Amino acid sequence: MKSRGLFILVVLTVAAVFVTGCTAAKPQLSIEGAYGQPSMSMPTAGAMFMMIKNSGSADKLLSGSSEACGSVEVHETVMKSDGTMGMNLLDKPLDIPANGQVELKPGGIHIMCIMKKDDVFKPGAKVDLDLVFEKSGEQHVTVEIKME
Ligand SMILES: [Cu+2]
Repeated sequence: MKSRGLFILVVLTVAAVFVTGCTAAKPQLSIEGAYGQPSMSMPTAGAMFMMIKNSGSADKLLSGSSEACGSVEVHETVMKSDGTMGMNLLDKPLDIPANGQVELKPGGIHIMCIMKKDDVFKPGAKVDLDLVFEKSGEQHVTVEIKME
């Protein structure tokens, strides 16, 4: 009787894990229209833009890396106190809302390719960018480099 009770408990536990595993919402990301161009304000850098769509639960963009860049940062464009435009490193992970989208675009949030490698980051080239998300893990993006 005792072992039968234990058996039922184990079965119920396994069933519970299975059910929650199936119903737990996950982010469902798709990244579209990725392109890059040399930065207008920083000669050694490039900017990358794209649409990050999410048909699942919320996620966060943590970091990135690319063969074409010394390092990759997420920036936001801001209006400075003197009225000119500047940009800041985002001080926290970029939120990707549940069932929503985030557009990285000129004049807004963008991915900065610091110390771009001019032999890789050049017009017409397709470069690899790996973005790391909190829940979705590493996502591979092909970025088409355009003229300015
Ligand atoms: Cu920037």
